Amino acid sequence: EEPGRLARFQERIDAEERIEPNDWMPAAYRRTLIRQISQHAHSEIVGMLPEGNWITRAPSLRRKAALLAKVQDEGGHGLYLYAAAETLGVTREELVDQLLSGAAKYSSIFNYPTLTWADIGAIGWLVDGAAIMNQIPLCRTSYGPYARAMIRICKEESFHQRQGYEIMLTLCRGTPEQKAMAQDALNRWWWPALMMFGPPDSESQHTAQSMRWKIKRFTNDELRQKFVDATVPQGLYLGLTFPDPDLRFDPETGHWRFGAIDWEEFRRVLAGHGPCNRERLEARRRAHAEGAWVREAALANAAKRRQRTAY
Ligand code: FAQ
Repeated sequence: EEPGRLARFQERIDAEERIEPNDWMPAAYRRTLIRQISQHAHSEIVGMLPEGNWITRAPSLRRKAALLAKVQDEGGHGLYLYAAAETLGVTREELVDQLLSGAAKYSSIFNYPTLTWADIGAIGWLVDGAAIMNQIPLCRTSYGPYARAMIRICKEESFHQRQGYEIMLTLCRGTPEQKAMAQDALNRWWWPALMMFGPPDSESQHTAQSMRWKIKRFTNDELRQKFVDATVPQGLYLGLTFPDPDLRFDPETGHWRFGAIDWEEFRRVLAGHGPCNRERLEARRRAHAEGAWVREAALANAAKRRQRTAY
């Protein structure tokens, strides 16, 4: 029975059918999705922290309103992604516990500090730009609830990316000090943004199987290259330089070739030793503890409503 089921499952995937929550699926497919979707959800939630740091210091009311909306969107993305993961039979509480205990991963990028206002521009331009490159193909991922969640998320990410690029453009057209601030932010965020796509294909444990299951539609290196090709001309338009002496356009392939990524740094950040890992988890734990009364009140309210409708 099992080999036949597996073969039929793969046929459905190959025929581009969406897999839905009540359909039969291999246990490893379910595990991979719970892992990827929950890591993605945690990234959105932890990703609110570096930018949250600048909400009270945004330079104008317009910038503040846009940043506030962006950070709220990220909270929303985290919530739809947790809901998509829950359709696979895991509870929100289990997922949150995995994040708070340090057992679950979230994107390496959110372990870097936001030192100046230009970092808000660089995050929108580069981090949201990388997120879009990775997430547009996920709108066609084989698991229905994840694919549908990604459609709305990508529309919002596109607004986030433009908001960031516009901050960079304004700084680059401003005073020499403002332009230097934009350059410094690019210098610090460029390499970590390239690491967001994950380890090189030769070292990626999950890519081959996730491509067969059409959970992933492109490999880590393919998406990284697409991102570099799309982003370098945007940086040149800003009049900025990239912190990579090996970056050059290859007219034969039409791609921008880039230098070696420091994978040692990536491994350190994943192991919990990035500049802000400890601070990020502490902030999440504190928020969870301080929000306990809201969860209790919501449960008490739900219980009362149930009682009322029971009469
Ligand atoms: N950071 O075999 P692979 C956002 C882990 S965007 C930390 O290649 P896979 C929006 C990986 O999990 C950011 N860990 O794995 C926003 C695995 O560990 P495991 C979130 C990483 O899954 C913008 C191991 O390394 N986006 O939040 C990273 O096939 C601005 C081996 O790697 C998503 O999550 C990393 N960078 O490919 C919010 C997108 N890379 O589980 C606020 C969905 C790899 O075995 C502000 N996810 N690892 O212990 C994906 O597309 C994939 O999961 C990849 C990794 C491509 C991230």
